[in-house]
Amino acid sequence: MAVDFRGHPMFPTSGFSAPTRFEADVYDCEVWGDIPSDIDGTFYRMQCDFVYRPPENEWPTGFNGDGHISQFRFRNGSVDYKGRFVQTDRLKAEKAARKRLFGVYRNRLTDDPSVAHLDHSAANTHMYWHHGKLMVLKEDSLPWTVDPHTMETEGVYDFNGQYTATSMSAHPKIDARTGELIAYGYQAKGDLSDDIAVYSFAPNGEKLWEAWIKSPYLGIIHDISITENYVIIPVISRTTSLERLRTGEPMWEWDASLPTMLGVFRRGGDGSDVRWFTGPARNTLHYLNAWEDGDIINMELPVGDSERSPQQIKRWVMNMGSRDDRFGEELINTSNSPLARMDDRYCGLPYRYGYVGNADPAFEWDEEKTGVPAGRATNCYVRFDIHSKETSTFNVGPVSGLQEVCFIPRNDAADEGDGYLFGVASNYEDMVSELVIADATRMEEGPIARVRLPFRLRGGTHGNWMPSSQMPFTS
Ligand code: V55
Ligand code: FE
Repeated sequence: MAVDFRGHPMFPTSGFSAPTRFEADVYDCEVWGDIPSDIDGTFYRMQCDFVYRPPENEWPTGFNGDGHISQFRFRNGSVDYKGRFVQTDRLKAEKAARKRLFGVYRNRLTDDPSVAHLDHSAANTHMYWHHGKLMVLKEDSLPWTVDPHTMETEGVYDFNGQYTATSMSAHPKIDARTGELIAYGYQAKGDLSDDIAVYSFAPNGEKLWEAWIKSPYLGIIHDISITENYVIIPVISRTTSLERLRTGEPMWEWDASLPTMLGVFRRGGDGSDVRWFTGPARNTLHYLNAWEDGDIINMELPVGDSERSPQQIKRWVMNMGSRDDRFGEELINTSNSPLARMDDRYCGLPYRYGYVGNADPAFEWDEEKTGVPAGRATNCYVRFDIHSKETSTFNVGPVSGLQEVCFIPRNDAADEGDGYLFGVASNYEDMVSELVIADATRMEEGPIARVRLPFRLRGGTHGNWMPSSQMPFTS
């Protein structure tokens, strides 16, 4: 039977949420505005797409879609685009069968028995470049690698046997001072195991240390933070169980009775010194940054008080010099978005600026042209100073909705915050996707350039910038 998505609760038949199922090359993209020539490198950005129709009870987030990468290559004010699916074992098997074989999100009980022996990565969440490998990540599986230039899929990657955990999350950290990759996996001895594994890899890919700790309960661990001396592992009140998988419920369930638990241990050890700070149930997945101030560990993040409350930027405070194992919480910025980014050269260090999306009703919005109610779309990126709390705001205009923001330094020697903001936007008037660029030091002036794709992308998961100084072009 041919592919037909009609009637599936997750997919409208048109618009930015419909599957694209589409690979493309656009040489010398159309650009409205001017791209400064100091933007030299490649922006990679992922989306979950759907080649085959998932079961009707699929987790409606779409986080079980097939990984699809957009590569935007910048040089001398021009951009070339390549869009490619990651050719995972899973996608190859489904293409060969011409139908969906894998079941619902991270539930092997719902997979076709013919794929039980296959690697099950959907490779759909984030990409990191380290020791010459471009890793495509999904938190329930090992990394896959792709050729950073041709985008051809290479295969499963376990750091040449050094990574023995069964999964690696899509949010490892790179310490820009040391060049270390701090990677981790949870459910790290197989589905539903309560093991967390953390690894450090040197810039040449050699393992420096690994630590194993036990999770206090089976909460999602989508992201972590690091400081100069510590790793921080937040376990939040969104849990799972074999019972849930057996009944075919979505894997993750919000449980407000569970505390938020932050596991802190020293980098370079084996994890046996882990100390758990506790606080009330909190809804969060992504962490902006953490840094040390004497005995105090500060961590900034978008976080909501419950499953339904807005996520705003707060600071969690852990006092390593006190016996009090509760963490504190302070409000930094009221923008409402689950995603915030920073100048990644300051990962784990004292820093000043965060960047976050916001749906700001103060700016003009065209309901007629977009068909989207005012106040619904992310129409702004906000820069906030984590110390003074001062803000700057970039507005994308009345017909576009922004996805995750990414900060690009102007050059390797630029000061913190001196650079550009990149984000893919859905232009609802023209029904095409654009890569929008702002100058991060002049955000109020609006977009300096829009890379106009002649088609639409879906909502994205995450993107990362690889300057050509770190990942040289081969042609
Ligand atoms: C998230 C995304 C995922 C996932 C779990 O952004 C959480 C949150 C794209 O896959 O599997
Ligand atoms: Fe994420």
